[in-house]
Amino acid sequence: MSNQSPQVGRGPASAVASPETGAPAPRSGGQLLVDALKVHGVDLAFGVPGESYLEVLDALYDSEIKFVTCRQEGGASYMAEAYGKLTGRPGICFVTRGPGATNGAIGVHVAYQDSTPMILFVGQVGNDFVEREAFQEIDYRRMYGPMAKWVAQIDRADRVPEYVNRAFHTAVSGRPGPVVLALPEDMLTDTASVADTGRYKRVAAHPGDRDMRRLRELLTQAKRPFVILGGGDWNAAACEDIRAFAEANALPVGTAFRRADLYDNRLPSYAGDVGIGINPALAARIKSSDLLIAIGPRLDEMTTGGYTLIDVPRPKQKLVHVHPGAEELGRVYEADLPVNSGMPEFAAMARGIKPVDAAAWTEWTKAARADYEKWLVPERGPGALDLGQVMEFLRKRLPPGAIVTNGAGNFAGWVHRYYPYTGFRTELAPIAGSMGYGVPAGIAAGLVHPDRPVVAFAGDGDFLMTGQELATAAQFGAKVMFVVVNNGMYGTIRMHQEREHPGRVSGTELKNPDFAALARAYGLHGEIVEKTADFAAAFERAWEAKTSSLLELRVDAEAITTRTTLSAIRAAALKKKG
Ligand SMILES: Cc1ncc(C[n+]2csc(CCOP(=O)(O)OP(=O)(O)O)c2C)c(N)n1
Ligand SMILES: [Mg+2]
Repeated sequence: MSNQSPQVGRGPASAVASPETGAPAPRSGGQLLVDALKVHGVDLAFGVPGESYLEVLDALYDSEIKFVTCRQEGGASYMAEAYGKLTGRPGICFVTRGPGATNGAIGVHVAYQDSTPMILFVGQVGNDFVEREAFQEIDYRRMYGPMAKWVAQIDRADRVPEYVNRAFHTAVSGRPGPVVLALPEDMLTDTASVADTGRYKRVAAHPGDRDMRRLRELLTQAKRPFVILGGGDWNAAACEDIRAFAEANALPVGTAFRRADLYDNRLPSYAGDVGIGINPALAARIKSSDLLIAIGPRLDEMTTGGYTLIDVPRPKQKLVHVHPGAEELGRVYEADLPVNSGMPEFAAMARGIKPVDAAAWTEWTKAARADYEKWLVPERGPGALDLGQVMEFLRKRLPPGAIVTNGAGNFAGWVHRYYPYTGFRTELAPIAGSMGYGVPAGIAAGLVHPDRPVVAFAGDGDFLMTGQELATAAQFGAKVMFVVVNNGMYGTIRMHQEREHPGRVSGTELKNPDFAALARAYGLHGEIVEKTADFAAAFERAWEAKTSSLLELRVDAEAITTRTTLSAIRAAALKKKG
């Protein structure tokens, strides 16, 4: 073996240090890896097994780490991403080479776009076969290069602690994100006498005093300031600090696309969700603001209405842009005050600023709230089952700690508009707009927080992308209420189709199974709901169920968004075409 050093050889793994030399006892690469995970505080890992990493599975056998065996790597990587979002610690996912790596890519993509710490471990062919296109061989550095913060292959067992340590540091530091580590099979069986590292420490930039003085100065000059919260790198304490900062300065606060849980939506300073299907009054308010304080968001396409809400590259307003990654500042927007800082670090300093006289904008802030409250009142939609009414019921019925997840599709528009998230990590939703996210994210939430109610929303298209993970929920006892919004189509795409090619329905219709029966086949409680009036009772039965549950809501295909119908979109498009 070309990769052997004097400390590396083959032999049985042992955890006992040599009494004579005090040198670390030889351990296999697989054992070293699992020991490193323990050092870094891992309690849960998600994955689908493969013969490429048997040594790791074997080391897990004796460990305290719970390995959640999933039914498809897409589900596993989504769960690991959701774990990362929920805890701020890297979510761990194990997949086998080639097919496992390709299936698992979706969670890595989401972790990248959503700035979530995550580590994907991928099996790899042994170094003795590498570069021959051996069975299921892929060069992961090239495959995952643009999708991850760092991709590497651990070729030597004695360097496992070093690589894993770096992976944890990289995943959580600066702008958080995913790391991919490939594990050649022979490395996992090789042994090495090497010590573990210490636990990783997150590294973050801090704002300078000058930054904070300038922020205060900009505030004193403002008449219509507006705060947008977003991005990764938050924790509950940072959210509290930002709340104190906003309240002390009577600032209106909006949240970037699918980051609504960074601020308790019930607070009088909350002004709404700056994302897809934005409240037109909120969009107008942001356009007419004179100072935007963007704390954490990238100011991405979805948060800026396709870069129309805020002018590129020079916004009309004064812009304060705070981001944990230096590379994001000045990437799209020219800020008056760019601040490179971790979120907790910035939030603590912001809380410490001497409050300014907010008299100039107290009415502006109240008006922003009034716009939001008006927006919260459901518009009556077509059909016997009205999602707006369902959301209103859930708003009153779910306790504040409930976690609400969703995947991608127009159904999520009702959740985002009508469900007020109650604070940090009550929302798990893919900023990357990736279908199939809500189900596994809900399961991860159920496993991480068994004490908190979890409701996972999915569209009929969305659900079947990862619906097989109901088996994982059943196997590991995660309690989740799955709500499948069934409109018999890939509705979002149909909406675009009616706009661009009215009346020409192509590739968007779905013939669905009986979702409730499917749930029962997995051992869950399952019911179909067809009328608004029946929802409350069905909800209560699902709530009382010992197992996870699934409510299939049969909705009218006409109800395409909270504001309009399919026919109206089609009619408008036909009129436009003349
Ligand atoms: C993995 C993935 N594939 C495809 C898409 C494109 N896409 C976005 S929404 C959508 C349809 C969603 O359908 P459904 O879940 O039934 O929700 P609906 O829009 O009908 O409410 C599709 C295909 C995507 N975002 N993610
Ligand atoms: Mg649908």
